Amino acid sequence: MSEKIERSIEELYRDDPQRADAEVFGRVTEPNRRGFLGGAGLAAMSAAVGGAIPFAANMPGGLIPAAMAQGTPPAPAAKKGPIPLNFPGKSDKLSVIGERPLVAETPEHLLDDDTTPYEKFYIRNNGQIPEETKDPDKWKFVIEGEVNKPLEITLGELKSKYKAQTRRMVLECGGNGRSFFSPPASGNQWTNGGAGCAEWTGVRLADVLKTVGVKPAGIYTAHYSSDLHLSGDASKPTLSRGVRIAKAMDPDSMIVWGMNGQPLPNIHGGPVRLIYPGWAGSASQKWLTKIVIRDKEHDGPGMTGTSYRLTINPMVPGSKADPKNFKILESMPVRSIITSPANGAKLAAGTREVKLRGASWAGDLTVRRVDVSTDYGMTWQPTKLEKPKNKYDWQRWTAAVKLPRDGYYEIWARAMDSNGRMQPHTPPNWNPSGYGGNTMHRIAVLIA
Ligand SMILES: Nc1nc2c(c(=O)[nH]1)N[C@H]1C(S)=C(S)[C@@H](COP(=O)(O)O)O[C@H]1N2
Ligand SMILES: [Mo]
Repeated sequence: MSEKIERSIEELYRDDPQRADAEVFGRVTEPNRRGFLGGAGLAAMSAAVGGAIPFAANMPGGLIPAAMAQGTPPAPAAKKGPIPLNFPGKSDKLSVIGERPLVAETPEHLLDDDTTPYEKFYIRNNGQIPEETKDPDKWKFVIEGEVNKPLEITLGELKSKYKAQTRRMVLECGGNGRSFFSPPASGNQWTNGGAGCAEWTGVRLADVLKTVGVKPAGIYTAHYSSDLHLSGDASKPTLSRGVRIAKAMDPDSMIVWGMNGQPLPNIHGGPVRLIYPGWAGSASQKWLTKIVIRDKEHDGPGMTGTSYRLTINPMVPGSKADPKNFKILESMPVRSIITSPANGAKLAAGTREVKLRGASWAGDLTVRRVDVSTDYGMTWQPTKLEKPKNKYDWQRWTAAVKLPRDGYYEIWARAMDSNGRMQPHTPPNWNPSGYGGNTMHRIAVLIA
């Protein structure tokens, strides 16, 4: 491969997949198909991925092999490699995808625990990280707006006056999967690692809203917090999103002060944050200071334009967006990830069976099934899918796949939600900020 390709293989695939195939693999046979690839082409591809390719005939054209996709060792393109996170108590295997504000994602194989521990939980900030508060129980927040009795309450009072509950639930950034869009969508380039599943302890937001009495006019929430805007301007909210009142009344929507049995860490919004499971993570305000009940849809930073919004009618990828063609992203789409083995795993020669583990979730819905393929989607086999511990928990799955001989394989996983919607091969419904990118996950495995 030429030096030029080594530098920009992702760009090449993004801009002109057919040419990329021709340059990388020497020869293109039929459009969209690398089938019947033989001689020099197959030899070049095998050399590129590090082994013979038993299912080469099924390899889709124009798709960068998982072995070379960004972040996958040994990736010729990943010269820079992922930037390791350096943050107290966090694994340095998390990769920084934004430095200011600090944003870090969890590689899929680190999401292999039933409950995601603190050190592996992704980080997403929009502004500055506030200093840790000295006396958590004195933290105050307010609920006002379209309510009968506005409330100011400390965390200590909240803990003593309301019934606590603990739920294991997925928190997922609205932009998870954004990096798979082509042309690229703007924002943090998440792969699948903008998600985690923790045990959250707190009270039902609905219980507190019942105390203040939401007026019939109150149809939407607006959330505020203490984190400073990147500019340092204290009059500008960093991020202020809200939800329809029905979601606020969901018994699993919570005001949270505990994570995995510990006080909620500062980086995750401690001492107190909201958790709206199943919905774009941006609704789950960290460092909560105020909830305003509004008589109309909230319009704070993150609520307007194309932020956290999906298209109503499909748009031409890369074209100018018409703001009227957008609706708010609420429930997240179905997704599954392979958490073991890791992408790029090398297994001993002669290995004929590989045990797989993974996770799947589907926003407000549940997962009906997860299937895996070892032959580029020609055949699929079902996995053993666990039940969630409680609503909004992720569903772990396992499978054992047989591989006919040594060589390079890609293992693909796709989930179907309880409404029958399946993860697509490429991200659906391109939108400028890249929401809803729930492409099926694939990993490279080399048996040699
Ligand atoms: N106050 C505040 N809350 C916030 C954010 C923020 O920047 N400030 N980011 C939101 C976004 S976009 C996400 S995905 C989640 C991330 O939570 P985590 O950092 O605990 O993983 O917090 C949400 N709550
Ligand atoms: Mo997010």
